[in-house]
Amino acid sequence: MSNKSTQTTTDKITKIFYLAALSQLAAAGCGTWLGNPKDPTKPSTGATATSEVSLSFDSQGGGLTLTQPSIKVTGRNGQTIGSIVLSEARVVLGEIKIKTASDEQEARESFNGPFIVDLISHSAAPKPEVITLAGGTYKHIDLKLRKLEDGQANGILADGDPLRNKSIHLRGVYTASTSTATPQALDMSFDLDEQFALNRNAAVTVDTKVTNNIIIAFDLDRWFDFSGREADLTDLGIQTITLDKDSKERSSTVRQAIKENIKGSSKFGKDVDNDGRLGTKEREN
Ligand SMILES: [Ca+2]
Repeated sequence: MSNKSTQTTTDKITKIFYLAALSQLAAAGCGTWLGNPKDPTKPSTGATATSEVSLSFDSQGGGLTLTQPSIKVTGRNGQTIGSIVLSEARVVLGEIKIKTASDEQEARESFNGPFIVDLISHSAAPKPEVITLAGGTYKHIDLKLRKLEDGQANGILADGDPLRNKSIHLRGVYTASTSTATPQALDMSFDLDEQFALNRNAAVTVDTKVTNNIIIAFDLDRWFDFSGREADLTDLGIQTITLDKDSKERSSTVRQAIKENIKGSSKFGKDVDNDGRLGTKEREN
């Protein structure tokens, strides 16, 4: 009896040790014990390849720097007629849609504004959030200028901000190249609420597994390029130049030319070298 009893006790102790060892092994290294599990940080195979896209803004101009922001003015004869030193240059952008092609049916995704874009500091408030796109090639952006009326502007633009009820506001001092010229204050605004397309011939490739930064660039020198137009800034007298929704006659003609220039000169591309600027090669045509 006692032998059998001792044997039973030994069996029990062995069993307990065995179970304890088994559970320790399982806890210590399930990777080796139970085989390699799936890494949760890696996408499972077969998932749709998507990529992250961030958006930022740039502006160009021959003398455009933060400390002395100056842009060129080209007359209707194609010659440089003066320059504008800017104290303010801002635009309000609503929804910004990036598309594979101009067709509405093509793949597309949007950055949802409004964004207040400062063209002197190349910054936007708020900063657009990163969106997810299917990997591939993109050739079109629909850019929407959007004026914020008082109710919509609250919390975004301060009370009394001149950008309220406008989608573009630019302020500076224009000085003609002629030796007798005196500086003229310039205040220009648009209350446009319209969308226009930025198109590229060569597509931008959005790569998977990285964040692709797309840059929209405004060429401020070309805003004031009146080559071949009917009027330019020399037609507006020697006093303060105000170009707004109430502009008439030659002022209205000049303003219309600037509006077309803004649409025609805006570009987009991918920041291939990650320097935050849209370089010549990145800009294309
Ligand atoms: Ca770049």
